[in-house]
Amino acid sequence: MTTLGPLERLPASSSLEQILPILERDGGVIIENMFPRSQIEAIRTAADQHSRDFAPGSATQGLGEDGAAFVGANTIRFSSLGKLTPAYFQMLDNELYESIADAVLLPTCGSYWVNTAQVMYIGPGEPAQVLHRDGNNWWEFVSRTWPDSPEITLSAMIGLEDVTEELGATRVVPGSHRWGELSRFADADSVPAELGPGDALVYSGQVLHGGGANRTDDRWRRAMHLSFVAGWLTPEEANANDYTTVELAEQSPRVQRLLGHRSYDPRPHRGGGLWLKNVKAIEEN
Ligand SMILES: O=C(O)CCC(=O)C(=O)O
Ligand SMILES: [Fe+2]
Repeated sequence: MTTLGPLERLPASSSLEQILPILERDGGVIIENMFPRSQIEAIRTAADQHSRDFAPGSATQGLGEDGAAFVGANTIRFSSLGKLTPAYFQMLDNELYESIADAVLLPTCGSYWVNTAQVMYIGPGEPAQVLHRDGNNWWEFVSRTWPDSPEITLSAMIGLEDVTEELGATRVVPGSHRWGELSRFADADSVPAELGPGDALVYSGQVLHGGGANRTDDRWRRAMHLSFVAGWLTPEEANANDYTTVELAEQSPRVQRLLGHRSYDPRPHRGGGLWLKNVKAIEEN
């Protein structure tokens, strides 16, 4: 097996012309300081406090036995982050993440929405998560189109502190988004995506990755996940249910759309309008 090099790290001042070819080549790239410290601190403070309400192994998503193994017995996860702090809405409006997501996803959809936004605190002693592709949530589509599947989902793991390999940095198998066999994963060689607070590992829904083992005795790996999915696919979470129209009235049109409070307009592609009732209509998009 060849030894893989580390993932590339780019400053947040990088242009799309610098970022996209690396994302395309490796399936993931680390953008340093993508999110301002103030937003990260607000999320971490709220998440630290809220995490006390959750037992490890539970998650705010409805999950069966397989899901519980996927999440990990000593990992705390929860979502609905806009209920905890308005910093979440500011993160949704991050211009760099928006421009990357536009470039990656808009070729296959008129707009995309939040797939899930979760705090992911991996506990001491937690073994590594199984390597997987986030796009496999939409298995019926991916399995029929692989290896030529278009990008339908884009994810980011965001450091809420210094996330080292020892603490459980997300592991990535660079190049695996281009593998011919969709079910090959057991023999994969992975590299850790170490993050500072506000750094983001931005990765394709097609690349193999997974949470790293937390090899510390007493520290939690504090990171956050924020992913988008094409607007014609069902997200992991029913984000729209978290907020009323009134609660989102002051948010940007982008935030309203990302959280399911605007209809889906397929243009410039073909197809019908979707998600049409009781949210802002296509004409208002
Ligand atoms: O916790 C991590 O680092 C990654 C988690 C992940 O990839 C997932 O749950 O889909
Ligand atoms: Fe994942």
